[in-house]
Amino acid sequence: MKSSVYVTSPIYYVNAKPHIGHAYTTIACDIFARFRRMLLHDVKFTTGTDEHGKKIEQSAQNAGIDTQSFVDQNSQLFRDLLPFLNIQNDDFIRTTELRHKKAVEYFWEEIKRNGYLYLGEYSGWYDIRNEAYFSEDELVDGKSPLGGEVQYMTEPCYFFRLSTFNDQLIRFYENNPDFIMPLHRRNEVISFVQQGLRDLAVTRTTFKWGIKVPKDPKHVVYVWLDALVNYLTSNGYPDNAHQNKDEFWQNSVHFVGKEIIKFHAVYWPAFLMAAGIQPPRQIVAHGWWLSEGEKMSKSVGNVQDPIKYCKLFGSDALRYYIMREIPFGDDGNFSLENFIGRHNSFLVNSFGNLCYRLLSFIKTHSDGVVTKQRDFKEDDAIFAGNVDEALTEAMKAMHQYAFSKCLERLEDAVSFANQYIDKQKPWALKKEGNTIRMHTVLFLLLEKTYITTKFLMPFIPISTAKILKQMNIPYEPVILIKERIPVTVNIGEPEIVFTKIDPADLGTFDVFAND
Ligand code: ME8
Repeated sequence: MKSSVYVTSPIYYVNAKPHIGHAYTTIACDIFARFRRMLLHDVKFTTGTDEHGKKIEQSAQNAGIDTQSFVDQNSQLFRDLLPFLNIQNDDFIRTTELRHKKAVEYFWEEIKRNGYLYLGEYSGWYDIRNEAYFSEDELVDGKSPLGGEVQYMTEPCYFFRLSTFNDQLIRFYENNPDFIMPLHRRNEVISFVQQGLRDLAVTRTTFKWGIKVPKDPKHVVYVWLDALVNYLTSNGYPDNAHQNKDEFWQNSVHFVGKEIIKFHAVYWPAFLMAAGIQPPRQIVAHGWWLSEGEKMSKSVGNVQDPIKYCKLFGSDALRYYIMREIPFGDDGNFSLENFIGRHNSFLVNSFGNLCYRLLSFIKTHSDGVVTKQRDFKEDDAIFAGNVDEALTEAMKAMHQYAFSKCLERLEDAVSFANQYIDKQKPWALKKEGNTIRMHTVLFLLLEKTYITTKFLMPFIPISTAKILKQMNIPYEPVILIKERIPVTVNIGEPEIVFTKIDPADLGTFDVFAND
């Protein structure tokens, strides 16, 4: 039976323009989705925007426009970013859509009917920027632990009986050891739950911009409960009410930044359990892009603009750098200098050079034709074995969301090919008239380069498609370590695909989003 996978990005707040941080998660989801499609899995990939809450209401007021027009405009910016990044998403969900309102209302009624909601009163320090309450002892220098300004507020509200889920959650983490990836994040979540969970305020009365509580419209549903339900809405809920039997839901993977793990790995499973729905299959949390040493964030004002990078260097260059520069769970500095360095060293000098030198040699010195020959030497077996091993490890890394490790191993495969061509010297074989050996070498190189190129497709789809076209090997978009190419290949027209970036040509290129 065909495996299914449901890949989701966070839905992004629409209080400002998208930046490199948002592009990162969406690109990671897209690469993972493309990879699974190339394993012939049934993939559904959704992204979108989170449009309710006090923060959005206030941002619209500050901008002097009505809230609906404000969210429409800003949601569109996130949607418009997708083609720049070359994202193949199946859905784009907005929390202001009717389908989502229906889903949240239905979900609310379910958890209410199951006895997990009660009416009470809430007092605490509210961080507007991050839409969360904190107690006095959680404040840091008069601000919320997330860094936002706080104000003391008291309001009547509905509570969710989160405290009743302590044991059930711990059991769930124990029974599903890979629920939270990477694994070190799991311990943080477990120790947070072990400290004991308090009931959670899940409605607000201090603003109106949100989904009203069914039959009690003074109350607006807490923006995080509203937002998390998007993952169900996009999977057809509530019409598709039997999520536990749904193959996409059973194999759902939520990609998130590390700052929202608690919402996804603690609150969300508890909400779902309360509604009788099984938790998602995995939460994959990544680290932060820093800009000049600080978290890139619209409220700090140090954000870099992904569209500028794509317009100047192309989406493949950005996709490659963003996945290669830092291990997925770690933080790292986004720097134009490193971007250029990595681009030139791998895409241009290593991979681009391998493809071009191989194909142009075949074109000029072998009439554009390579045929399978069997004049094998020990070096050939070593080369083939090294590449196969690198590809096997790349595949394993991809299954563990270790994107940069996967790319490192693919880079190794490319280096093996460059070393092999240098050592076997097909130009010398040509000169000696040793055509059989020359074809043996070229065929093996072409086959291994072709397979490696296909592994690189999820990361750099545009350039790999060009290279595969130049190879002129009819292909299915499937990843197979032991794939074979036809015994005779008549290659197409070799062309240079990657061009070197010279910082001197960039002039006053400004990476920051200015407005
Ligand atoms: O939290 N580095 O939305 P948001 C890496 N609406 N990733 C970053 C980043 C950075 N500097 N900055 C943002 C929300 N991100 C909620 C989510 S989901 C049901 C609701 C990415 O607009 C990262 O994925 O603040 C992070 O988790 C997300 O954007 C936060 O986006």
